[in-house]
Amino acid sequence: MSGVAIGIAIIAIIISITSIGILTTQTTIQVLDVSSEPIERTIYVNLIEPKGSTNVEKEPFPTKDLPEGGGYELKSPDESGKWVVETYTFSPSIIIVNQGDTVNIKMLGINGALHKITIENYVSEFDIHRGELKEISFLADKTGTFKMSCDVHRPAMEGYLMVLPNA
Ligand SMILES: [Cu+2]
Repeated sequence: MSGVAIGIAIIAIIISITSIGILTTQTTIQVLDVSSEPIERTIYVNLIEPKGSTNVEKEPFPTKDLPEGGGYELKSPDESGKWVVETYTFSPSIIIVNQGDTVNIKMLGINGALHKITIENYVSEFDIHRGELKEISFLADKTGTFKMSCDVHRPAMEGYLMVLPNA
């Protein structure tokens, strides 16, 4: 290959790389524009109870208590030696929206007879029974991180609503 041909090939490679760079930049800007546009969001949240169990023959029963408040349960070995640990949680436990969004949270009670839920600054306490689907709607006008908690299952049943500022 002659020196000129090599030179042209290098220039062509540089132009290609520059084009990819411009395309990438444009794509990023477009994504940001779309995400900051206020929209109506529906988010499905389930109230669940992860559970683990074993037998004293395999693993000893823990000697240390879990925090009180209903959010944790450690069930002593039964007559067969089986013991259980469980907790209550939101799934998902972190909800992220943009400022200005209209937020519809559809919350379903799956485990636990009753939950008493609050979303700091946005939603005052309301009940959810097992099998009940509640829709909570609000305008996310205030930015920040707000605690979402259940008074029946403290301290474990906690999550956050994050309202991101508009760019
Ligand atoms: Cu609860």
